[in-house]
Amino acid sequence: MTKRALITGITGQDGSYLAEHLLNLGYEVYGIVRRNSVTENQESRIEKLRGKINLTYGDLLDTSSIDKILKNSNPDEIYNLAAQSHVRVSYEIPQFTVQTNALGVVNLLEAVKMHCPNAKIYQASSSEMFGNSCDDDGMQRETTPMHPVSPYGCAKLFSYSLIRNYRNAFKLFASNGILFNHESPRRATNFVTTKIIKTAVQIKRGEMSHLELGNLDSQRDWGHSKDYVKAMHLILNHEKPDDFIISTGKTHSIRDFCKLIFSKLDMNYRDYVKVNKKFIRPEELSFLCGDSSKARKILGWKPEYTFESMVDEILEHFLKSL
Ligand code: F7E
Repeated sequence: MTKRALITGITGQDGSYLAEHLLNLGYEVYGIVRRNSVTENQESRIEKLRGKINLTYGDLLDTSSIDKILKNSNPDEIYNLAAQSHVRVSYEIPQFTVQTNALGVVNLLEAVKMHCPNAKIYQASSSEMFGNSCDDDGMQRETTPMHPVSPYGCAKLFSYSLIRNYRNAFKLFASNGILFNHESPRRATNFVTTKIIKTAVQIKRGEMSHLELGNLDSQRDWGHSKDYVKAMHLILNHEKPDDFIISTGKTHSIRDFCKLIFSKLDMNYRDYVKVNKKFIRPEELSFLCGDSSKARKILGWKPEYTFESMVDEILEHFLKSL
């Protein structure tokens, strides 16, 4: 029988890749789109899927819309990817961030409990929940204490905990994927990887004079979104609900990322990169490096992209499209 999946946040980077992956696996795909006054480009990432997926306007904060969507789609699997996903912006709009990323998950879980308690739920949890905490070897694992350092991270920790609580208390099949940073050509250009690559290409073409960044010394464990959405599906198709770290286990600083991209374009990043305090966060998460051995062993997940092939794909995209 055809399985039905509901994706919140389907218009985003992960939502669009996940929709493609599930369609390829033969799923019937439903998605929730939030109303936006600027409709242009809002659905650009899922443009190619028009006619193949079922889209409905809705919002995690509008419980009546969630009730209706769950009743109409009667999903086997629900992927909750909807969120205010920008960490620095979460300092500018903390209340909206917490409402959507935390209260929104309560709304969803309550609606699932009422309308489709047998549906499996995936929650997009984040490495931002760890804050500056790590094990003695410098890595983060499922068992590493979590001490988030942003409104975004705090809200994500709330929803991560709620998923575990509803799993135990109400026997819902509710799982967390704790995803480390994951990028692609579909990443919005106010995240650091695509911001650096896009601006470096524009500088090379003489369209921009320099690149303004914040903290160059933080380090991130970057994978490819396409690999990470496959992990989401594996997590929900595991025999029991559980929590899994998804990461590459390799880390790079923002400075080294700049060095690499500018050198690929025959430039020296020192000549173009300037620090602007505007992009420095009130509290920074300095170092992320995830140990995903549990997912690799239990789910058989492993990334197909390397750091290099991920970077090259994004660079090629901007060289062609700009
Ligand atoms: O920042 C530094 C910044 O915004 C990465 C989200 O998907 O991954 C993402 O969160 C690093 C930080 O990602 C700029 O301070 C320097 O140290 O690309 P980012 P993020 O904050 O790590 C996690 C796992 C999520 O869950 C989130 O939803 O780069 N950085 N200069 C800068 N960052 C930005 N955005 N812009 C700068 O100019």
